[in-house]
Amino acid sequence: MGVINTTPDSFSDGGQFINTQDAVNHARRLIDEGSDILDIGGESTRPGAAEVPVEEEIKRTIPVIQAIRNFSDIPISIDTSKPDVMLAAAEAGVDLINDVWALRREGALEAAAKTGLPVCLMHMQGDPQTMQDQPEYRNVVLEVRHFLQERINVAQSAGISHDKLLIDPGFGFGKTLQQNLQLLNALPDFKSLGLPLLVGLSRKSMIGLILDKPVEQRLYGSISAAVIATMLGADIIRVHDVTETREALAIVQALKEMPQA
Ligand code: 7PJ
Repeated sequence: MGVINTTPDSFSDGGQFINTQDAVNHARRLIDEGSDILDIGGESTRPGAAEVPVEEEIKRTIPVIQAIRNFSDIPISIDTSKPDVMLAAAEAGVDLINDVWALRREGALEAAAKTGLPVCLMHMQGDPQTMQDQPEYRNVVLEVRHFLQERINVAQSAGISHDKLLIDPGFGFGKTLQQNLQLLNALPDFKSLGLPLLVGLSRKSMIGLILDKPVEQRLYGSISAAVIATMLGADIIRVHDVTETREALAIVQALKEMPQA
């Protein structure tokens, strides 16, 4: 899954068109690099990020989705927590809702169910503004698993069938480095929930903390994390660097497909 950011430069007057065009060009590049899914988001959920008004989020994302749909039928996911964005994106032809709030925002559950689309339920402790202040768990693996099981139940009660759900432990969303590593190590435990497992580790601060490197120098660390996650059972890896990750994962794939001696 290749990441497309549509966060515009607010200082630029003609920003909207330029940034739609930039995002579409980036989409073409990620498709050329072999991305299987494009994840389009119009609201930064990085630690400390401010919320974006719904109209703005729609203005950022929908034109990009429409433009991609004009030349490609690649699966597209919309990275949003807002019901109106989910509905507009479904109308524009997305294939998956990727919600870091796991359908906990008001109206999101109903909107997602109404679209009939698959949904990725992600775990987050707290909210993006404060989640990294002091994450606390008694047992991070058990608590994240329990949360995801509960959200699966809630989604199913709202009419979203089990075979339309994906799960994600939410690396970096209200977790310390140690908690992130405990979750990574425990990925096989999440497989028992019986759903495809999506994992996002690309360029995240846990990699920066281990390497003591800024975000633009986390490629090798991100690739290594993607390899580990795939070895441990992740089905979809959300990344910024598609070519590099695909090559690394081709090795894992070859190993997994090898007939047992
Ligand atoms: C994730 C995401 C993730 C899912 C972001 C970043 C922050 N969606 N959206 N999983 N991360 N499902 O890329 O650093 O880990 S935005």
